Amino acid sequence: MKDVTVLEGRFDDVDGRYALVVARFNSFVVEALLEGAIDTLVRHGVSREKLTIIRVPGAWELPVAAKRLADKNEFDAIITLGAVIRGGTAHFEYVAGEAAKGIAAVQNSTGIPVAFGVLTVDTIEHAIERSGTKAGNKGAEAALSAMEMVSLLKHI
Ligand code: INI
Repeated sequence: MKDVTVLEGRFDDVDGRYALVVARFNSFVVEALLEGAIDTLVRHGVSREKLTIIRVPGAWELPVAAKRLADKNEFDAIITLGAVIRGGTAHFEYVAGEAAKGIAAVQNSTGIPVAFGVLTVDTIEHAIERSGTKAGNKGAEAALSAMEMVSLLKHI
């Protein structure tokens, strides 16, 4: 747009340190999200030495680990990865809701981008579809958002 300043992230400017916080629960799905995230980061030029993987028991524990990492100020972005599947638990709403709220709170309170790569789905089939099969890979999407924000924050 002419005469308008537009600030936005670019994908040729994504160098930075990335922490990937990964839930073990539903690992058959979450490992596919992790693979998608790493592949996306590396194909955009982020070197593997700039990646740190942190494993936690489940999506419930993602926020506390993300908060500790953000407070250390050693990472330019944090990518949280997990899968909460309704069929798997009666307390789906609690786990999914608190994970989402907690992750948002870390981003908002620290100013460090925290990507939400957590599937919240009704069935295992839906989870599989979103972890590298017919509906894309939520981990790869989260990695793209993290890189875009790392680039954007260099310019604001
Ligand atoms: N954790 C998940 O990441 N996904 C789930 O679907 C899930 N279910 O179904 O219960 C889940 N529960 C574990 C939870 O995240 C905590 O690890 C646990 O409650 C201990 O604090």
